[in-house]
Amino acid sequence: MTERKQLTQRLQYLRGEINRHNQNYFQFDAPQIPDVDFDALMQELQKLEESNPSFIVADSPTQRVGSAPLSSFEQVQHPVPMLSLANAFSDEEFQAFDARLNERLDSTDELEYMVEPKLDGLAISLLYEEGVLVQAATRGDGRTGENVTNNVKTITAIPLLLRGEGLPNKVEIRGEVFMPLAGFRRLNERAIAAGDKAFANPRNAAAGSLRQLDSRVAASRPLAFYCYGIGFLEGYQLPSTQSDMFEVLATWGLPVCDQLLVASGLQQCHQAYRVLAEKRALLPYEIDGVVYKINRFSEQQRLGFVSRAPRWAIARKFPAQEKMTTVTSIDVQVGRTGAITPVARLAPVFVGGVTVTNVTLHNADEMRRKDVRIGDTVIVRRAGDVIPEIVSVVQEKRPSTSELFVMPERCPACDSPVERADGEAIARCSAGLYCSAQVKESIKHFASRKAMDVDGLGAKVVEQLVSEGLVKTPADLYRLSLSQLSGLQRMAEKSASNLLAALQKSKSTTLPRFLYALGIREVGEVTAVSLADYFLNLDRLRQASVAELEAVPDVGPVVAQHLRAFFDLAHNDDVISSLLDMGVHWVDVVSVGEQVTALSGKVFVLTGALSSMSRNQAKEALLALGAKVTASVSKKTDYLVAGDDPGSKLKKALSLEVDVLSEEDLLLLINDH
Ligand code: 5U1
Repeated sequence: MTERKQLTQRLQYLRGEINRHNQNYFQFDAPQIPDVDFDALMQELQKLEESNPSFIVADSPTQRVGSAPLSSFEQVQHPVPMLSLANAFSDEEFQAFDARLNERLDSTDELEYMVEPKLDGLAISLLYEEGVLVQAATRGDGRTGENVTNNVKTITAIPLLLRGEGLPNKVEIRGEVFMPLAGFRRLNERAIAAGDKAFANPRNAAAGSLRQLDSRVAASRPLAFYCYGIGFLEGYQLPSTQSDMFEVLATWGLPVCDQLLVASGLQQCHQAYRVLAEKRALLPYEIDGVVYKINRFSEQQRLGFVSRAPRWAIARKFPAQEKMTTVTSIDVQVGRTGAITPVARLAPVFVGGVTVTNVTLHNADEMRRKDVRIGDTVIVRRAGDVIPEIVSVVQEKRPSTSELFVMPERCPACDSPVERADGEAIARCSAGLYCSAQVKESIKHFASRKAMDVDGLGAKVVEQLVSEGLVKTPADLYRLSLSQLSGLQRMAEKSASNLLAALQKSKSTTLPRFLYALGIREVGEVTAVSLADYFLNLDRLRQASVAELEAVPDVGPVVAQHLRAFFDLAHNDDVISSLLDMGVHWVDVVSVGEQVTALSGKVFVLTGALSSMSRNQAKEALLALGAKVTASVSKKTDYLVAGDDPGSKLKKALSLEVDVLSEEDLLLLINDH
């Protein structure tokens, strides 16, 4: 046998064995060899590949071991928004949903549904080009997620290469990454033995693992995956139903949940729910309900979408868990808009997968209605990811020492009078942004993940920054120096410089995130997206009248008033101008059809480091001009933009005779349009 053949055989053997043992360990929770023997197989494979790099294949287990830590995750724009699901909590709610669909489809027949377990994990998007996994991204806000490719590549259940013939040129697979229960227990046992904090539940453990900047840590976490849909598809004709789609996905090597079934009409749907509810405790992973989807794609298309959810699907949630505990005290929190909210502090209780220690009582009326007193025994409920609530007080257990809580008349943070407008349930501190508690909360909100996403700016740091007078408005964050930050408690120089870098990075954002970050009353993520879609740029929005604002889908008279009042306040105008002066920026999106540019439809690939902007900014600018930006060079690529250190993409572009642009060329193109 030739040396080459011998090497090929050994590599094949090692890869086969490692894949088999990985599957036994992660998927079946039944390891068949000790860890040291597994490590030896892996080391031998790594050595052989290192000395024979031309023998490395894209789906070798060595490609899953993780790589050097990233400093942060890149933002990824989803080609097709990642939607969420509407919920039903009872047979009646599902029945009403089914009736609505029948009406919309003008049908009297029983509708056919695909019934799937609703896994308690994290939604993920996997992009395969010519069968190769090129990108994995979290859901994020549904439009923009985080690039977690390095971490996802370590998940053995996710194929690095799709199998079979006639694969699509491009396909974006959607599904759920989750942590099977056995792996979760093992992970927590190890954490406790090492003196580390245990994860509260498998979902948190999966989320924490996927957000590891060091993919070698993610590689050590027992994550799994089931696919449930397709986002973007090019060069492939899908079958006509969701159930047939699952069969296709399985032939491509994608893991499909083994608890799927097709149900026709209400009775079969209710029955499917009950069967899964009974099986729930026996499943090796956590589920929190059942997803019903109209099976025929043609009907899905006719039904369409509302806001951020498809009309053709619904999650029927399992009932919330309830537990008893006691109220140890009640106090109030001052929110970012000055709302004074009574909060019950509880003896810790594990319910619905998390330990609950406090629960909001919403307002004085609600507290009185439920008659919650200090010392009471209460029933606490938590359903899925819904915030916990007190269902009722167990009156028989009320001690004679129980105490009523009286709402304060002055703000506990700044001592200003508390006011309650006529007809409003909520009492508010009257001091606005002169109240340090309101400033703290608005800065926390500004920096939060769904807003400007400043990594490392947690509640403790914000509290110190505001208390020490270093930050009075969000714009002050961008004026902080390294010495000011490293002077804070529990802030080493390294963390301080990471925080400065995170602040710098957060300056590059999107208009919806910026609007949401401003903390305008009643403007949540969804409304922020609607406002950005409608006005397209900040100036038009700032100048809009109440009537114009009310014309935006999702914006009613109250929200319109809040928006106008916010932009009319000189202080807010100053803060926005300062933020823009400090370099906060985004690329304004041009509405579809408003502008056709010479770049519309042109396919770009970006490679190497750019000096005047990040690759992501360049990508956003190109997308805004109607161009497409893809990850790899192919015959369909029109231009490769090559920054410093361009690597193999440049070689490929040259060999395919693709036009290569410098950074200067790109800037000229962008500025010309
Ligand atoms: N099983 C399953 N989970 N899940 C979650 N299917 C499914 N589909 C989803 C989501 C958010 O969304 C599509 C219906 C859009």
